[in-house]
Amino acid sequence: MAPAQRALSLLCLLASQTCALNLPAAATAAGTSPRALPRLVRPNARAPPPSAMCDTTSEKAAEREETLEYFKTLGGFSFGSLGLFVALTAGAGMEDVQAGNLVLVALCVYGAYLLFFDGGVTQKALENQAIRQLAEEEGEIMEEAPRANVGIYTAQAATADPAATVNTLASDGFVRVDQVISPATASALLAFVNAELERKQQALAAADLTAEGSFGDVLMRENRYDLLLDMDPPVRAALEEALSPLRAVLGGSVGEDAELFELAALVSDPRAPRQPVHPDTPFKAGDGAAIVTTFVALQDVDETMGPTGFIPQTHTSEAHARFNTKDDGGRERVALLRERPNHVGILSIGGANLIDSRLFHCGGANNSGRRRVLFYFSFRRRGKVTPSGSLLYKLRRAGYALDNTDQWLVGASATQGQSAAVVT
Ligand SMILES: O=C(O)CCC(=O)C(=O)O
Repeated sequence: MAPAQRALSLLCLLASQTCALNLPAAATAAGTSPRALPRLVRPNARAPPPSAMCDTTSEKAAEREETLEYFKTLGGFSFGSLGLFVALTAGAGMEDVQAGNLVLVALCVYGAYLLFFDGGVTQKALENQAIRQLAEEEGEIMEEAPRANVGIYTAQAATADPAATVNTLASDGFVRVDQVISPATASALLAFVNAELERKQQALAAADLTAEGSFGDVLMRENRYDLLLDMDPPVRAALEEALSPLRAVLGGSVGEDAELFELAALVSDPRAPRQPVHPDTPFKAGDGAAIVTTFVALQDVDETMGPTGFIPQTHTSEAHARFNTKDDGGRERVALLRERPNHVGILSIGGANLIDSRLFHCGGANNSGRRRVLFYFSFRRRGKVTPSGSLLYKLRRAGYALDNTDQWLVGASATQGQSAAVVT
């Protein structure tokens, strides 16, 4: 192919990618605009239930708008190029070949502008597209892989014999504990999270709030939010209830004096894409678990709602080394995903998945018409230095720990409406 033709093909590709990704929407991912992120239908997406009809209608309208935008931009490119070509040939009397080359140069300059001088928006959009594709391919591999036998306990069993739960978590990096909070507590927190998310989105739209102070840095932000939580009464009540069966398990895993490290809600709306497989923290030589994260379901989470996927026993140096192998074209990574049995983390309301933060896992694609909300909190072994987690700045230095809950948590349900007492 002649260089000029190659450049044109590249530009067309860039233009179509740019349009398909809807640049203004991609800007949201970079935190520049509060508008909704672009949507993409997975070919195997299941039809939403009748209750999701309103969602579906608005999604269809959004899709129509995107398609219109696509054709408008494509039309703009084509007519602009043609107009310039005609102006150069018929207007300025230039030779066809020269005029064609000039049009190509103009397109190249515009392409370079898009890539390098638009604040990284185009590059980010292209990267997002690549990550999305990677995540979908990983999902297909994991679907073919064997299913893991995982340890599942009731809250009652975990309370009666915490050592068994601690041992399962230590060996698998994963354990499920059912019924850690009651459906009533879960529903109250769900209503609070939904209201809080709406309030924060409105404040963001009105530029009264910054995203950094309210949302964590979650992977694949399209229709997905990591909403940082304060010690509001419904949050405090859920935490207190969950710690009743889990305190001994967490203490046995990361120390009786472990510090509260994260407190947030993961919200995944219909069409949230799958995340790529990742650990939350890297493996460090000679280390035991530094952080244990507890994800609590605030409603039932079935297979269509993008339950978290876990690969038990990958909180090890060997699994991290294989996953991070460089220069082999991703062969070891794929082999790991294909060989290791995985677990699809469906949950009933009030149930919890606990992980060692080094475990490989990912949020699934929400192919249902329903919002999925997981309340999550993590505790970090005292003295461990890690990157900061999803915790409001004001709570980071509050000194909340497993061994002083009597100062910040006890009687949470009785103190509904009162403001949080901060341990200093
Ligand atoms: O959404 C989920 O199920 C898990 C999210 C997650 O693992 C993450 O954001 O690190």
